[in-house]
Amino acid sequence: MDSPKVLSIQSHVVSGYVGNKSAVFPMQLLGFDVDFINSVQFSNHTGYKFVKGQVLTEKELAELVTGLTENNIDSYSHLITGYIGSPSFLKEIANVYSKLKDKNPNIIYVCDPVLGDNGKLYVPQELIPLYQNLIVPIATVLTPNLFEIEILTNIKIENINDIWKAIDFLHEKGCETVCVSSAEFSTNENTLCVFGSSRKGNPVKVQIEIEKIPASFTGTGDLFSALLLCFMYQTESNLKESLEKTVAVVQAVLKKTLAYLEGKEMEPKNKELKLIQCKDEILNPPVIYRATII
Ligand code: ATP
Ligand code: PLP
Ligand code: PXL
Repeated sequence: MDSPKVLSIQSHVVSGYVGNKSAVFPMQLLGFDVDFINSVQFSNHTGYKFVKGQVLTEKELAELVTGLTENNIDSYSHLITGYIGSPSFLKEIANVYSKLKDKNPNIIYVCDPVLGDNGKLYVPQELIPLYQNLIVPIATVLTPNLFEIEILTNIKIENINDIWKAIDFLHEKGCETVCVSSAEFSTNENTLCVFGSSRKGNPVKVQIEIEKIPASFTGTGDLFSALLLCFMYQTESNLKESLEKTVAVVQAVLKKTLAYLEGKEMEPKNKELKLIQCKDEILNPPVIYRATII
């Protein structure tokens, strides 16, 4: 395949930036051809008071992919998925992956295994064994948070050593690259840590510590995994550089979002990511936080 082509299966929101709305623009801007399937079409993300919209069924997903296959337009360099709300839809994702892999045996699957955060599950319990047994073995890149990696591995994370243990467990299950996107440790309440490990080529483990912004945002996880996909491709799988650039762009977006928030109500509509306004930073990531090689 001469140029990268991504199939992104994620949520669409009419207003705001989560799921595909958060992932597609940066990938396109960075020169990736992106085909996207909207797993839901909602008016807005679920953190608002009201949500209206439609959900794509696994049958409808299969139908769309059949159309692509019948026309021989199903050659992709990458598949990326984010929040998935139902077991049957997740099973169909595994089928889609298998079809795309038949077409391109080198396809890269970037999976954000969205299960929950801070001890709270926001998907049905039944998704857990499916992620563990069906998805982890086929994912090339996984981007769990701390809560998600604990669930995926059944390893209780109490210190940094446990994180590396859990990451190695996922490598053993077949996953080439694992990035824990935001770990908070009580040792330093003002920082977040990003951990990454890759077994492609020369194995490497890296860590980045970033200053925590005292607010929570929606869609940053989706932006993170999309950027990681792009920068891993651009740098020929240099994990250190890719994570530094990914973190730089996310921090730039959050900085601009915070500046906009100043003096306004902390309500969902004012906290939507200022993604489009950061097009220059996406193209030229302003790297401040450097990664340490472990
Ligand atoms: P998912 O649930 O999608 O797996 P996640 O919970 O790991 O994602 P986030 O917590 O949204 O994802 O974090 C993704 C990235 O966004 C982090 O690596 C960090 O760079 C940035 N980020 C998110 N929230 C903050 C914050 N409050 N302060 C600083 N950086 C943040
Ligand atoms: N709440 C619900 C219901 C979600 O679907 C998601 C999606 O991932 C989130 C919260 C958190 O979003 P994120 O951590 O990606 O910003
Ligand atoms: O990953 C964020 C996300 C994705 N999809 C939908 C959401 C959210 C966050 O709230 O509501 C539908």
